[in-house]
Amino acid sequence: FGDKKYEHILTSTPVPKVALVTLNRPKALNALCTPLIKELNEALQAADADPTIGAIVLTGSEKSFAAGADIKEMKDKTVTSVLNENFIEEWGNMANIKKPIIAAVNGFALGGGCELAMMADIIYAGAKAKFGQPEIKLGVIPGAGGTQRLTRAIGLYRANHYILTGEMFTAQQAADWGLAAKVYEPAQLVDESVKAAAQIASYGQLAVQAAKASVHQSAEVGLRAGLEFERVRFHGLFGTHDQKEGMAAFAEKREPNFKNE
Ligand code: CO8
Repeated sequence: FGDKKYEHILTSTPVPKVALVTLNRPKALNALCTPLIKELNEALQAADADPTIGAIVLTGSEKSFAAGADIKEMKDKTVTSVLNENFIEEWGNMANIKKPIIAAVNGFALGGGCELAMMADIIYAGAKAKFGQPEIKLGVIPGAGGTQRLTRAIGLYRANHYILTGEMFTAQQAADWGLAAKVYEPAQLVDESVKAAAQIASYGQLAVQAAKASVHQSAEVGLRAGLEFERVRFHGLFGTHDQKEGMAAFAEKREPNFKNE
């Protein structure tokens, strides 16, 4: 991860074990054109495959996380062309990344930008962030999870209000309703997100990834099946070095030395 130069994104490793991916299409407020999504998928898959990386931070600029799918690219598409290319199907690839992703959202997270943030595992918002699903104003509806993930995050009636009116909501509202886990000063947001990612990356990765997979399972299945999934993953961790080490370190009052095995 991190060696390749991209056109629409920047990649770096600000501290060990943390991959930082920055959307970088400033003239279009990070509108998510297809080439950008392809680069993003490539960078996230590279981070997922890199054993030295434990967690990922995805951010944009202070003005805009991402102002949505690229409207200029979309405007001439037809039903035949979107069906033939299965338009936006590849956006969902981000939800298949095994390592935790923190979306650090400053500025606009609108339409596909809000949906992209919601494909991450944790959202931290800069105090001036503006979220919204304004697709209705363009004659369409959210197409990359907005009606599903926003509804699960903030509740059905509130989601209906924002998706049907296209109104934006603030960072503080996002936090009050459980969409954003924390709100930071805009200038501190990325540093704080990298710190949290470093903390997550310091733990045993098998446990971290089992935790992520189990939490996500709660959106897929009923409670009984979800509890069963959780228990199987929990039991499986007793076969790992990191479980022995984590519990031994606690008993011996020392720091654990996790090996991701
Ligand atoms: N697509 C393409 N270009 C954009 C987009 C966008 N979504 N958003 C902003 N831009 C461009 C503007 O056209 C402008 O370019 P130019 O300088 O060449 O005219 C530049 O970015 C700066 O934008 P503004 O001048 O408009 O900046 P303001 O600060 O005045 O306004 C706003 C900022 C409020 C964010 C405004 O730009 C805006 O309303 N943008 C559109 C927001 C929107 O409707 N997003 C939803 C898009 S639809 C969508 O995401 C569907 C998702 C479906 C699933 C995914 C499908 C791929």
